[in-house]
Amino acid sequence: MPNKKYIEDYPYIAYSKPILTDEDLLQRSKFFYDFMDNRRSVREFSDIAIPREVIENLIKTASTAPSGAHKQPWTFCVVSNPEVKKQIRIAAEEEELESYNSRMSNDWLEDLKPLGTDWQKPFLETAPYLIIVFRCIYEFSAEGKKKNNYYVQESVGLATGILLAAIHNAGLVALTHTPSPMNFISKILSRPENEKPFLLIPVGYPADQCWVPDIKRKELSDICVFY
Ligand code: IYR
Repeated sequence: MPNKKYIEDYPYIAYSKPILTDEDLLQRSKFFYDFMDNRRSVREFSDIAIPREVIENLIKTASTAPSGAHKQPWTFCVVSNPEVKKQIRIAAEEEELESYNSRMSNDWLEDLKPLGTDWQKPFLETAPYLIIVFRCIYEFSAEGKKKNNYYVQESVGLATGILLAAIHNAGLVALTHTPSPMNFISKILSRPENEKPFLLIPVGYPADQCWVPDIKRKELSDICVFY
């Protein structure tokens, strides 16, 4: 039970989970690992329409993420309007052209070669939805006082990870796209000053002919140390 001092002032509800057999734990964890291991970033999208309610569910799922002081410091802007998608593509490609031509280091360009990326971003128009994730660095209290949020980067990263898992679980694909700098998107979407663009995520089905690089994931021994 939480400290009595707090429980008197704030509501609490009991929360529990059943103790499973080790076999069940193993089976469930392995199943989810295999499922998630099948997730891939995709750059070739189909234009097949997807019900808006699906996207709403995905975003509600993302917003279940833990966040600093439970402030949920995120806004998810969803773009399906072809005109707005076009504006975003034009502005993103302008920045990306500059990045690929002069802003990115040779090492960076070399590291990206296996992924086959370039400045052109047709998926920004083909994908039925673009979800633009914003991090909210501050909010205004009911009295109009400016209040900074906490661990915003971590919180929004967690929410985006859960969003990507939800998209994969729904049977759809996504790309964590990072046009840089991303300020253009705040202008196009008229976002307020307290919201900073974090990631741009096209969502949809993969194109009929969709190819992804044959990447390998690191071994457990390369990413994990038990003490
Ligand atoms: N933002 C560029 C470049 C890019 C950078 C990284 I790091 C990637 O993993 C992939 C792409 C783009 O989106 O093409």
